[in-house]
Order: sequence, then structure tokens, then C-alpha cells
Amino acid sequence: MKITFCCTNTPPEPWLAGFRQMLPQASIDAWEPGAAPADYAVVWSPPQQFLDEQQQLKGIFNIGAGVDALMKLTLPEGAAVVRIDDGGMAAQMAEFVCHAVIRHFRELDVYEADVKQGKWSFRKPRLRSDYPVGVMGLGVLGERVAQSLAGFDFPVMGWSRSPKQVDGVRCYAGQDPFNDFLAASRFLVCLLPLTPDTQGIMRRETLSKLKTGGYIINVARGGHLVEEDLIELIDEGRLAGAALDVFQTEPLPQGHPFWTHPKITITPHTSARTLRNESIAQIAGKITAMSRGEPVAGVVDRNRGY
Ligand code: NDP
Ligand code: OXD
Repeated sequence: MKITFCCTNTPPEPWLAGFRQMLPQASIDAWEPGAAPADYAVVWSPPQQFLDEQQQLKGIFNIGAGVDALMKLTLPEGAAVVRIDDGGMAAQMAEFVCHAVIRHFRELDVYEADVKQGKWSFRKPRLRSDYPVGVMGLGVLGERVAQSLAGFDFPVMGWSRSPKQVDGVRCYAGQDPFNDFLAASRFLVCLLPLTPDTQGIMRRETLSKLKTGGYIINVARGGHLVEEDLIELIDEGRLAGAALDVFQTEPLPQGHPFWTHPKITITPHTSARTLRNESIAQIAGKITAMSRGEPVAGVVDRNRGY
């Protein structure tokens, strides 16, 4: 079996060593233009030339959960596209989002600023019932995030395409109840895949439907948020602020207003990192299963785009 590796965001050597250990019977190499055809590919944002040359692939394994960059390319027709299914990202995402919610809810940013000025000050405790959290996307990551927030006794709502049942979470499905979901939320967490249906889903019209003092946490993709609308709504006092991990352009360009906005906290696309060893083990297991004709989890539906 031949595997080709084409990830534009990471040096290949440690990945190749890990795959060689997990799959000693396979040959795996970093792709170079003109390389021999392989059976399976491990990729992140490969160039179109790679896919054009590797038309015979049976499986394309993305080393992240989001396949939006891959879906923009022309893919070999016969290849199954498979994304990372948790691989240690769900726990990271739950930590990150719970931290962002709690930091705002408990006003830890305000305490931090006060302490820096030598002030020993107290603020009136807030009620969780005034801070319901809406999680858009109840997939592998969103469900874990929603359950973790419910574990802190926040009222939690979730929204997905198909109906779900998640303990402690009020679930909404499809377009019809979307406005009710927004109107019931004060925190809005985005954990949707970026597809033509979800591009720009957080814009003036939708964000204005949140409860007064809404707070946005975007940990999915920059393309979900109309950045100018967010800034305007915060500056108008309709939204309280935002914690943003992903951006229209990454790295965030120098001089972008998000760098210095007092009510926006930014992180450099780090809320849930691909963990190399977990990902190698998961992909190696799936390649083995696929080569035996067995089903694997995390196969992308090309029509839905995720
Ligand atoms: P999943 O595919 O498991 O879940 C996606 C969820 O979104 C599902 O519940 C799905 O509904 C829902 N959904 C999709 N389209 C719609 C729609 N049009 N309307 C309503 N709901 C919709 O993805 P993951 O949870 O694994 O990952 C989510 C995203 O998080 C990734 O696509 C990626 O972009 C981002 N991500 C960001 C990271 C970071 O570091 N910032 C790290 C990892 C991922 P249904 O269940 O009905 O299909
Ligand atoms: C992913 C990411 O999609 O890191 O896995 O953004």
C-alpha cells in the first residue's frame, strides 16, 4: 500500500515517522510534483496540482476536523474524503469555550484590569439564568462543548441541521426554529463547518436577534462572521463583546481593529489543535479499515460540504 503526505502547514518528518511505525507494511513519503500514484493521501490544504496528479486515490485523510479548504478544490471522484473525528480536539474545544464563557460571565477580565491598577473591588454576582448559551453545531465538537457548559449549570441550547437529543441541552434543528434559538441565547458559540449554507451566518441581521448584551465566541471559521457587523454592533452597545479564535484572513493582518478592540479577545486559531500522535493513530486505523473494505467514521458528505 502506498501513502502520500501533502500537508502545507506542518513539517512532514515527524508525521512520516509516526505513520511508518503504525503501518510498517505501507510505504509513505512526502509528495513531490510528479510522484508516483498513491492509494491514500494525508493532507492539509494541498495544492490543486497534487489532486490533479493523484486521481486514483481511494481515500484522502484531512489532518483537521474542518474540510472547507479541501472542498474548494477539485477532488478525485472516487476518493472518500475523511476528516479527523475528535482526535483529542473535543476536550480542548470544551476547555477553550468554557473558559471564554466563564471569563465573560464572571467578569474575570474586569477583575484582572482592576488588580493591575491596585484595586480590591467586588462586582455584583451575575445569575446564570441571565446568560443562556446557544451553541451552533452539535457535531463531534459542539455536542461536547454544550454538555460541558451544561455541567456548569448554564442554560444551554444547541442548533444543528438534523434533530438531536443531548442531555441537559435544549436542541433546535433546521432553519424554522433558528430565530427562536437566537432569541433565547445570550452567548453565541459557533461550531459549524464552513459551507455555502453557513458562510456569513453571524451578521447584523442574525446577531441582532440575540438577547441584549450578547457575547460571540467564534471557534469554527472566520468565514462564519461578518467582521464589520460585529464591530458595529459592539460599538453600538448591542453586543457586549466577543472571543474570536478564527478570522477571515489568517494570520490576522497587522492593523486589523480586532487586535486592539477593548471588548474583543483574540487567539491565533488555537482553540483545538490537531494532536499529532492521536491523529496518526486515528488515520492509520482508518486506512487499515478502508483497505479491508470496512466502514470508517468521519467520511465527508461532498454534497453537504462537511
Ligand atoms: P461536525 O461535522 O461533527 O459537526 C458539524 C455540526 O454542524 C453538526 O451538528 C451539523 O448538523 C451542524 N451543521 C452543519 N451545517 C448546518 C446547517 N446548515 N444548519 C445547522 N446546523 C448545521 O464537525 P466538528 O464538530 O468536528 O467541527 C466543527 C467545525 O469546527 C469544523 O468544521 C472546523 O471548521 C471547526 N474547527 C475549528 C478548530 C479551531 O481550532 N478553531 C479546530 C477544529 C475544528 P448535523 O449534526 O445535523 O449534521
Ligand atoms: C481543524 C482546525 O479544522 O484546526 O481541525 O481548524
